[in-house]
Amino acid sequence: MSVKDVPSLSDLLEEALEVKQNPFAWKSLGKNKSICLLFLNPSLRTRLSSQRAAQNLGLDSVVLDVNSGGWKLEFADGVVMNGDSAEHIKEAAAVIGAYFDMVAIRAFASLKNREEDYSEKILSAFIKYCGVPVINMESSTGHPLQAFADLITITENKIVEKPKVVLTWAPHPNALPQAVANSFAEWMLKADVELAITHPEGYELSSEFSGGLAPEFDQRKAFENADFIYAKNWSSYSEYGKVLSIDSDWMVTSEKMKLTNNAKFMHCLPVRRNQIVEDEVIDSANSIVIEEAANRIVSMQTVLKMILEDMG
Ligand code: AN0
Ligand code: CP
Repeated sequence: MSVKDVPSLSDLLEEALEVKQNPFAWKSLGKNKSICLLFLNPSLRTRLSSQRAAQNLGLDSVVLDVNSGGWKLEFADGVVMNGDSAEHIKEAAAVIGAYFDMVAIRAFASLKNREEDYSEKILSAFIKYCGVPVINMESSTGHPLQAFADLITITENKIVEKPKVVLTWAPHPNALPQAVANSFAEWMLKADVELAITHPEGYELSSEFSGGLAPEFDQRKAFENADFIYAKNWSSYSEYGKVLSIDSDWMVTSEKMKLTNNAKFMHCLPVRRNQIVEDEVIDSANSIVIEEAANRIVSMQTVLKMILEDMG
């Protein structure tokens, strides 16, 4: 679900690097076991990397795009289901749990109701009703498999013991969830890095994830001495779901990258070029976005391997 499920980040990282070195060493671990990959939202990386990770472990995977292939789900208790929802989460989750040994779910924040999103309504319902292990493939508040892949990528690319890692907000035309930024902050606070967060005023993340780390509102100042620049857009948490700024002055440019310690550029993707980041930066030798995306197989495979080992 989150980094809170990880007793030792260094042990987990060690495990991940071992998985990366020997991706096919546990090919029989998933024999006669299966996972359902449920998507309530679009995905390229998470969908494909999860299938690759499962295949490396001999684990059978089935993808269901709930919105296009399944029935519209009801989550509220005790309602008269005379609207457009055809099936209740209670039956849907229990049936999926009866068919598969584990379930992975992507269900983004609605960005309409903060309490509901931050209570993890959908993810919690699956945990409650499906009866098998559940893996978070980006929920309303977090994207742990992304943050785990990011940490692997930073570990592999760092040239100083404790690198300065800067999470920078960047402009985007639409309202995006806080999930990626939340998890990145939460994981980096536990890792052996110096984290700085920079964004315009009004974009403070929930302190549950930022640990109350004070943001630097001057992006250029935050970039000084940075070893990694991690760009991401998110909508406001305090004015929930609102786009408060589309100021193009927050885009990551090559001119700003010059302020850093020859920093590597990271982004979880998908990224809007010349909105979030200039072509010149993402196309430069310092851009490690593809390597970062490739590590999504490693983060998922490590988690699946540990769950399978637990199942015995
Ligand atoms: C999603 C987000 O910001 O949460 C998924 C990122 C992995 N991004 C978009 O919707 C563009
Ligand atoms: N980074 C990430 O999760 O990408 P997708 O939304 O394409 O899965």
